[in-house]
Amino acid sequence: MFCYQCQEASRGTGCEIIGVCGKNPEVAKLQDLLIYTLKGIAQAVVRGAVEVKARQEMNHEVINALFMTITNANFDDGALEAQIRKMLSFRDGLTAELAGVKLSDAATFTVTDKESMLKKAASVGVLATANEDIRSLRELILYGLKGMAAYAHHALNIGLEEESLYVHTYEALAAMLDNTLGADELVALTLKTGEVGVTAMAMLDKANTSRFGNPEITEVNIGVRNNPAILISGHDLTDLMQLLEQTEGTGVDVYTHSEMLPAHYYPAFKKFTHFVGNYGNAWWKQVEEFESFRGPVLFTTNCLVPPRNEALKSRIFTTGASGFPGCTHIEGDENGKKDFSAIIALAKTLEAPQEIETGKIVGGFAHAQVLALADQVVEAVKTGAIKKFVVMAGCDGRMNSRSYYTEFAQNMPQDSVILTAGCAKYRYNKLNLGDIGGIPRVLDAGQCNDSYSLVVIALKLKEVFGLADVNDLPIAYNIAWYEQKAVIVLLALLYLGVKNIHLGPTLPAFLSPNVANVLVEKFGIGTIGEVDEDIKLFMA
Ligand code: SF4
Ligand code: SF3
Repeated sequence: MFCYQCQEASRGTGCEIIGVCGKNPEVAKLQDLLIYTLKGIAQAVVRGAVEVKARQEMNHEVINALFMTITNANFDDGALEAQIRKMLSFRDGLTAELAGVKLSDAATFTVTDKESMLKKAASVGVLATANEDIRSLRELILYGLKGMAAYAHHALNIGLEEESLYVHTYEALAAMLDNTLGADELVALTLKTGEVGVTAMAMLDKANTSRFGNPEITEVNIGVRNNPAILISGHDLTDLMQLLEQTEGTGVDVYTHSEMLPAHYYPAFKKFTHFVGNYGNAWWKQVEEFESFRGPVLFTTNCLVPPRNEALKSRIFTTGASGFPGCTHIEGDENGKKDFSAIIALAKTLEAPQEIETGKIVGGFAHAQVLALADQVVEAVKTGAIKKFVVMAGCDGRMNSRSYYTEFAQNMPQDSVILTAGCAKYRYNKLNLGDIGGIPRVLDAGQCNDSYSLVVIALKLKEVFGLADVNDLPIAYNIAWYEQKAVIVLLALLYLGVKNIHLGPTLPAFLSPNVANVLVEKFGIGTIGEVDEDIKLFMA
């Protein structure tokens, strides 16, 4: 295996024996083959000038397949094998219609069983591209597509989709098989991926807010009650809604975990009195926190950490693109309806959660809420009460060096405000950093995809202050990344012209020195250093 798609890639270069995330070589190889199969489909679509709109089912499964390969989403070899078979049958159905169209191996290879899949996978992974710069750009685009696919998948679950996202996905995947494309063409495709990332995030924002209302300032309880309970993790709000509906009146409470926390900010979920609060922290602390939670856990997406014992495994359920061998996976029917009765039944037999903290955290500062406070915010900037905003959106992760973000938040001057989204916030959202004239110093917009809200806010401020360039605003970008959703957020920001983004705690292993240089020269991308020095730099 070789994988370097996340921030925790082994030794900062890549996982070769087993993933730091726990992904084993078989799963890594099956994911590689799944991606290769998608490239073959994409080539057939592009070369055959296939009408994308007419291939609804295939489009949805392509998005789902990309999502399954995101870090910490799916560790289930059986599920990946089944998805490869499904995609091969789409591919073969498609190519059968395209007599005379010249296609390459990705669109024509055959496999019979898992063994032949693993054998094939060995020659089609990341390292199959010999030139390290071309490899770097191809992977950068691919990881952006994976992040975009995740967001498109959530929007689709609410009933929204956009043909242009599928069209770009096919074009970009097909381009990865085209050895005539050089660095310039791939850089252009990278920015184009950022553009469709904006489209995907805007679409998901529209889907979420039209279905669940606009997020509003909310205090979220982080303590517990004395009832049996289910913990729901991941990013899918439609799964949460179904779980809340099915648990209502059963005596079983529901708590959010990690990236599901922002669900509390939406009006539609507030009506459920058994929707108690948020339990625990970012994804990587789940190993301990699931022990003390005591009840079942439902993963709707990433980030799942492999459960270390059978007892815990029996309490973990997965749905959607997530999966783990030995954990019960709950499929939806053709209308997306899911039956969570097994989780509810198990919850009733287990103890109430053990309290690990008490108090409240405040969030709900997505675009509508912040724009409702625009006068106050603009006034605070004009009077100098707020001198700087720092966007600290993104992901959290295990590395000790991420304590940088806690220290950074603690040491920022009192006249600065953090704009955040994603699970990165757990490094500072319980610090009580105070407020500036009633405006909290940590404004949490929501999940990682709600970074879109931060962009909407920035563009609005640019308009209000009559600035020509979004980079003239008093906003600095100090983004923490871990997995591929942060990659699409980054590409989206670059596409929108945001410059001088600092990315940490380390730069991606998949950026070759030359590609990293392009990002530095063209976009002013930087990394992080010492907290004190960085604060001086960001506040300047
Ligand atoms: Fe390693 Fe990250 Fe890939 Fe897992 S996802 S195998 S930790 S690079
Ligand atoms: Fe976190 Fe996995 Fe990225 Fe949605 S839950 S931000 S890491």
